[in-house]
Amino acid sequence: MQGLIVSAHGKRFGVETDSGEKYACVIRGKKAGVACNDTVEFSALGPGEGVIEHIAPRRNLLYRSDEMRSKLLAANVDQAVIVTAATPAPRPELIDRCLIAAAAAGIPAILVINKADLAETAAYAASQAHYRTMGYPLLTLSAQGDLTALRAVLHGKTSILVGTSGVGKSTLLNALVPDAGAKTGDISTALDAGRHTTTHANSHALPDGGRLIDSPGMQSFGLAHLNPDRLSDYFPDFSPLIGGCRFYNCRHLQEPGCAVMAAVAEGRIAKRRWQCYRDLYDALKSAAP
Ligand SMILES: Nc1nc2c(ncn2[C@@H]2O[C@H](COP(=O)(O)OP(=O)(O)OP(=O)(O)O)[C@@H](O)[C@H]2O)c(=O)[nH]1
Ligand SMILES: [Mg+2]
Ligand SMILES: [Zn+2]
Repeated sequence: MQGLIVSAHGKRFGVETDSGEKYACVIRGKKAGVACNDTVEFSALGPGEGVIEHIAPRRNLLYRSDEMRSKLLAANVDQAVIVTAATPAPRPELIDRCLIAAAAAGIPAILVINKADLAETAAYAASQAHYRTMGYPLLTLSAQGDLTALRAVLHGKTSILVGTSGVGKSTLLNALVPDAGAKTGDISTALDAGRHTTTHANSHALPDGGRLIDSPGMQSFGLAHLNPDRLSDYFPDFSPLIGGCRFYNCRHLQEPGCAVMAAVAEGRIAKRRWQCYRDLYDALKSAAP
């Protein structure tokens, strides 16, 4: 039988068939990881239970990784919706890392600044405007308010909500998919480090077509799987300039005639974006065998 992974919880997976039948499935032995939104072949074992036999080839895979292991977020998605908010305290480096991971996976990214109803959001949204300059669509909205613009962006596509804990991913899911019934947390819980209200990735059909995947908030976004020499490709604010560097193999770190560093010096590229690039480049190089 064929089905779609609609939830991934450790080694337990929710599989839904085209006709809407639901199965709780496990994987046999030490098979490579199954991700939310994978298409799989499975054998039914009993009523509502099965074993995953095979994962269909993926067109993409969003994941994070450290030296030890990978954590799969979702497969075969059309776009990643990176949700941020002024509260709890934003983590700019995590936003950059999500964007880099999406770019490396060939997945378009969209930024959503949630909680527009809070007074502190205006200043926060203004501080994020440079992402729009880079070409990322950026929506400022409230999960409790008008979601027309977000619905239009999600329409007919498979999207994953990613971001730190407490930004309102599950609240957005519940607003967009009325019967999703996702548990949402309160800020005090989210601020308590290590507490995530959503514990595993889960996928829902959008009423107007398309799917929306909710994921647990992340504290860190490991990018150990990236090739440091490709890293600048994942910075859309760098890529238009790279042809202007004096050396074709410029790493944009200290080389003379570097067009990227010139743009940083002139304020055309945010300094913290370059610092993010440099720190990640150094970390990936020092970890390379
Ligand atoms: N003021 C305001 N609060 C919001 C908004 N959206 C969500 N919240 C609140 O933010 C808190 C966290 O929301 P969740 O939806 O659980 O956050 P999450 O991103 O799913 O968190 P994790 O599952 O832990 O990753 C809850 O108290 C929500 O009510 C919003 O637009 N405005
Ligand atoms: Mg959640
Ligand atoms: Zn350069």
